[in-house]
Amino acid sequence: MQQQPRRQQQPLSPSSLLLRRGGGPGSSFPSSSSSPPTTWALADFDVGRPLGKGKFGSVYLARERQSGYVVALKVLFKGQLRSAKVEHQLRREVEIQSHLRHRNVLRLFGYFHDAERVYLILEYAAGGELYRELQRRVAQRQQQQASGGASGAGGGGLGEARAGSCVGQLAEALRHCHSKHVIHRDIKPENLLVGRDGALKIADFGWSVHSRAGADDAAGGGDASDGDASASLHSTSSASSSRRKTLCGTLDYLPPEMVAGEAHDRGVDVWSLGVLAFELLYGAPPFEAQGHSETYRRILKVDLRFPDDELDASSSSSGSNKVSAEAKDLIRRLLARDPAARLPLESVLRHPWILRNDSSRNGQQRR
Ligand code: AK1
Repeated sequence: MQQQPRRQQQPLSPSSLLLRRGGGPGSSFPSSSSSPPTTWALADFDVGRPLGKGKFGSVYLARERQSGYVVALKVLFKGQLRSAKVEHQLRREVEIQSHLRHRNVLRLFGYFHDAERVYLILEYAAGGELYRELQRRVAQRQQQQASGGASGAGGGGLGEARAGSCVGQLAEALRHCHSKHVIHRDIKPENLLVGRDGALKIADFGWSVHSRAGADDAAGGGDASDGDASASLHSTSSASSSRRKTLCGTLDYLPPEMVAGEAHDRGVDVWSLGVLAFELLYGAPPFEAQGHSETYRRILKVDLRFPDDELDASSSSSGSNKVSAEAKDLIRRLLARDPAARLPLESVLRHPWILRNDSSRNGQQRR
């Protein structure tokens, strides 16, 4: 970032790590006792194994030396942020994260930087990426099928119980975000992490926006109160051009209104929840196609087909892997062309498929 940020960190609150430094001016500081600490530095952390690689840098397991608190440290290269012109997005991410506090939203505790890099101090998700869990399960199912074994419920995905639980937790997280006027805009398996207790956590608010539009106007698209948000989404030309580049691999989760270049609102997150539900159940997203233009076409006409419906006649091997009618009903209601017609998140949480499968709602995954 070209200018030295003034507010280097949010108070890192939820733990011993955070208490130590969160005390405000005058609180004691481990290494430099002379001046009250306002910033973190790499020297405050023992950096361990890499946890993953992303577009602009890698993530490492790390431990804050004073408290022993374990975090994930994401390292971003300033040069890359600058050439992609996304520094403002990173600032926005940090700012947005300071308003969010939810067990299904991965915490961003603070950040610091040196000459070449920016470091994000993140909550560590011991269960790793949901994406990996999905890949493992897809591979497992393929093996089982190859060896002739009957597989459990669900197509090539996580199974109804886990998928339903994930969708329910994600709906909770998004409801929290939307109540704070935050639209995530980049929901996909790669951005979902799993906590030690199996809780799902939305991560990476790099593409999110703070919509100042009317809070109660659920997913409406065209009225005046909505103009604010849509205008701000489209006005930052540098953001949208880099967005196009960065989103190249992930067209699958874009809603029709974004594909069509129309204004969009919180309805984008509801759409991607539907895409996610499908992918978690079937192992692949619904509008997947050979080329980008074919994917665009399928999204625009909401070309939604359930693989197990089409195999109905041949009841032989795939017959046992059918996804429930309730799951399909929810997916259909989320993947509506008209953003305003998509099922509100409150209703998602009361949908029969979610009530039946979300274990966080029957006591197993409480804090
Ligand atoms: C959370 C993340 C910009 C913003 C590039 C960003 C997840 C981000 C990091 C992990 C915790 C893992 C585990 C366990 C396994 F355009 N927030 C992120 S990434 N535990 N991974 N975290 S992996 F500039 F805005 C921009 C560009 C990145 N932001 N945020 O990556």
